[in-house]
Amino acid sequence: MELGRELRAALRGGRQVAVFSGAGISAESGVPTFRDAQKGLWARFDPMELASPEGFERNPKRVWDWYAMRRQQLQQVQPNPGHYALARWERLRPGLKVVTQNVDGLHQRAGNSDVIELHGNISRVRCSLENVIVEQWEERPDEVPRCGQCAAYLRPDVVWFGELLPPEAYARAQEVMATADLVLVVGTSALVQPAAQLPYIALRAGAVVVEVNPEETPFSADATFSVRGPAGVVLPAMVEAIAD
Ligand code: BV8
Repeated sequence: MELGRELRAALRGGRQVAVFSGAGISAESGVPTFRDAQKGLWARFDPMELASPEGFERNPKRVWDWYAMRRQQLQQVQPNPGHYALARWERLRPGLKVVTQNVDGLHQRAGNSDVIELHGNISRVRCSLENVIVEQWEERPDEVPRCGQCAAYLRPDVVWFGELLPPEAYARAQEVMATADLVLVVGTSALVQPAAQLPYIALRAGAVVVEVNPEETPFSADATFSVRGPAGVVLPAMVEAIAD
């Protein structure tokens, strides 16, 4: 893929590099983006309803099973060339940080060492009352597993709609965006708040912000560069451009 001269120069100039990623970077790994219509059994349920405290309150078993299915799905997927390009970028620009909305852990599996998870991680499970992470639990066919200490339901360690982002992760993400000189905004519809504010912190701080997305988003017009294409093709071409 050919990158324009100005974009190449801007990418090569980046020293304090940061990434802001959404579900789109995992699309080529076969992880359905959050807005993809739910497939099969889950087609009739609205993910916004399932990924909410109200949804869990109303039907804990349904929500627990939806996450168990997604954890299962995750066992079968691998990071894709887009994830690996960002891991290579960190080797070329040590200190590169990834701020992600994704809960799939694929950036870490691809080799990035500094990943800030704004919305948690679906592979982690916690007690819904004490919020301590639980390493193992007994799956029951007919009920949601309970905490061994207090008997409250277990839940996925993710941020549901209507829940606050982990304060330390969000504060760190804001700091990263305020101090980067190059930010790659990859695979996000820029709709979910408050994460969608982060690229604007970088723009206001004077960073070069490069969007990578096959579609236009509400952020496209504000980006310094907006590259139309899939992350799995564009990111390898970009990291190649800074490699020599
Ligand atoms: C909070 C974990 C408040 C769970 C997730 C009205 C206006 C503004 C805000 C709101 C509002 N009503 C409600 C809100 C708040 C709400 C919100 O933003 N709603 C939106 C939908 C309007 N936000 C919240 O509730 C947040 N909390 O606000 O708390 C509060 C205040 C005080 C006191 C108490 C509470 C919490 C939000 C976190 C929700 N959790 N995930 C789970 O996964 O099960 S968010 C979920 O959506 C995923 O994390 C996903 O990453 C994220 C965002 O979506 P994207 O990542 O952008 O993915 P999406 O599918 O949307 O887009 C994919 C993109 O990829 C597309 O652009 C596509 O073109 C592109 N793409 C496709 N293929 C490729 C590609 N790109 C590159 N390469 C490809 N190959």
